[in-house]
Parts: sequence; C-alpha cells; structure tokens
Amino acid sequence: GNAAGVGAQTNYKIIGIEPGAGIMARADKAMDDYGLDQWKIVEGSSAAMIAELKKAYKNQRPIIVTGWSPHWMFSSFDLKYLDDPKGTFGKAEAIHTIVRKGLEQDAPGAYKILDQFAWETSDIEAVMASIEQGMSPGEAAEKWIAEHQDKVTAWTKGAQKGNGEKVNLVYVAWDTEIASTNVIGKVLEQNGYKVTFSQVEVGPMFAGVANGSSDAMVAAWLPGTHLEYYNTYKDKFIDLGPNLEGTKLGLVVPEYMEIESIEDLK
Ligand code: PBE
Repeated sequence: GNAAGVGAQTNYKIIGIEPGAGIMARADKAMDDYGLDQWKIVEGSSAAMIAELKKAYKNQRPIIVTGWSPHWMFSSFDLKYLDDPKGTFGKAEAIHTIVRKGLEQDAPGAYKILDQFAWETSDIEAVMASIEQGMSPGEAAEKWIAEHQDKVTAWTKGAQKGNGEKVNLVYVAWDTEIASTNVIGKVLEQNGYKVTFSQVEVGPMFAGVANGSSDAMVAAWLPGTHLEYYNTYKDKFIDLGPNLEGTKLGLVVPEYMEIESIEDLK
C-alpha cells in the first residue's frame, strides 16, 4: 500500500526542526499515538527543513515535514496537512506577547505598543513572503509598515515616545518569529526606542524574559505548543495576550503524495 511505499521512499524519516520546538514534542508524541515505531523524526533547523522540502518538491519526491501555519511555504508550494484524527498536534492556538516584569515602569511607551500589537495571518504571511523573495527581514518589516499605517497607528495609539531607552527583543529563528519580531522591532524604533535583537533557542527565550535579561518576546504559542515553557516561568513574566490568532501545527506533505492522514503512515 501507500504507507509502505512512502516509508521506503523516505527511509521512514520525518524532517523535523530545532529539537526544543513544541512541534517536535508533538511529532514525537504522534509516533506513540499512531504506533509509528518504524519512523524517525529528524532533528535539525527550520532552515534545513525548508531546504529539504524545496529539494524534494523540485524533484516531485515524497517528503514529510513538521509544518505550521502561518507560513509562506503554503503559498510557494502545493502542500497539505495530514489529517490528525487523534488530535495529537492540538487545536488552533494563538501567539502571545510576553514581557518582563518592570518593563511598564521602565519603558511605558514600549510596553503599551507591545500590549497593543495584534495582527492577522495575512499580515505576517506578507512579511514572510517578502523575506522568502530575498528581502532582509528589516527591509521586509519596513515595507509592511509603510503599507499598513492604519494598523501601526492602532498599535502606537496613546503610547509615550521613547527617549532612546534600550529594548531587547528575544526570539527563535522560526520564519514566523523572524517576521513578527522584526516588524514590532521597527515600530518600537520608529517610536524612540533603541532596539536590540537576541536570537536564541526556545528555552532561553522564555528564560530571558522571565529573568529580565530580555525585555519582550512576541513568540509564545499558547495554550499548547509552549505550555511547558510557559508553566515553568509564568509567575516571573507578564503575558500580554495574543498578537495573532489561528495558528496550526502538523505533519505536512506535498499535494502530489497519495496519503491523507497520519494514520496512513502505519
Ligand atoms: N513553531 C513555530 C514553533 C512555534 C513557532 C511551530 C516551529 C514550535 O513548534 O515551538
């Protein structure tokens, strides 16, 4: 059947991303939930996963990756999520903004902007698409900001201007987070703050905001994906709520593959 064929053709490998990512824990759990003992989740990076996907897609070869939405890959390639009848990858979630304690007192304008930051899937996908087409993340952020002054005005409404205070934004190099962090960073800069960026792994991202070495992150996928990190630190930082709703995680394959469900991998 298809499943045996797909397994043989892919060496029973599912192309994963950074080991600490929430989606990797979900993918491991899927192996148990669906009894996929033969299969392996390959650890790597988001960039390496995309490179593998591009290569396989170009040659119309079978490939299975850990994927998430929003993501530009769904507009660049014809892809589908494998059905997940057991719900291992969870329901739609939101991405939250989280700041360190004391930021409101130290940089009230930055706090207010971060608190008011909220956008839609189509917005973040536009930024991701510009980056994918070769723009630097900073340029892509500036382009989106110039074209969406209505949204930016709503985020900055009533926010006191900064006076060169430093704001450090911490993030992981996932495509979604590269886009969002650069956009909010530019908006903070345009409002008088001196913004620095720290790119780290997911655990240190949460720890950094909790221990105050970073000021803010816009990259917490909740309530499920980052639940363990969130629970570890939740008393030590301030959750400003969703900046984007309607995310999704799962196993993703090209449309040309003839499987439809994670169950088909067994
Ligand atoms: N992601 C993108 C992350 C959250 C943002 C889905 C790769 C994760 O799995 O932790």
